[in-house]
Amino acid sequence: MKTISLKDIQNTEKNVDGGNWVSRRLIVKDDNMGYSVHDTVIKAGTETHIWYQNHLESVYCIEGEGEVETLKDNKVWPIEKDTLYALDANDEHYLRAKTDMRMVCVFNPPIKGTEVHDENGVYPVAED
Ligand code: 9YT
Repeated sequence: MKTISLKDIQNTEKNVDGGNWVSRRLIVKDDNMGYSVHDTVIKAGTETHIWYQNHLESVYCIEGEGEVETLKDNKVWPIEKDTLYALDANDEHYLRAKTDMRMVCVFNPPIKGTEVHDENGVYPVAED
């Protein structure tokens, strides 16, 4: 087994500033777990368009509050501390942070760890 601390990630390429968010990639593709795990802070007052067409993602909010709006139905989902949302249909959405939101994100398949969103809010599939 192994342990990974945020301290191990800071000042590495696995500490990624996406503009509206900072994501610390704790477990990535090369860890061979079949998923990736990120500790992500969404910055207060931001709105981010996201559409993970290549990944399923669960997002557990452990601090802060905001909302998700799914684009197919314009439904608004309030998100607060201790709430998980699951993008189980590759849902295109807006993520809006009222305060800083600290999120634990799990991706299937795993990402390589250095990705930022492209212009469509997508991450590519990590190739071998
Ligand atoms: C919660 C969310 O989707 N934030 C965008 C960043 C992404 N989840 C990541 O790479 O941690």
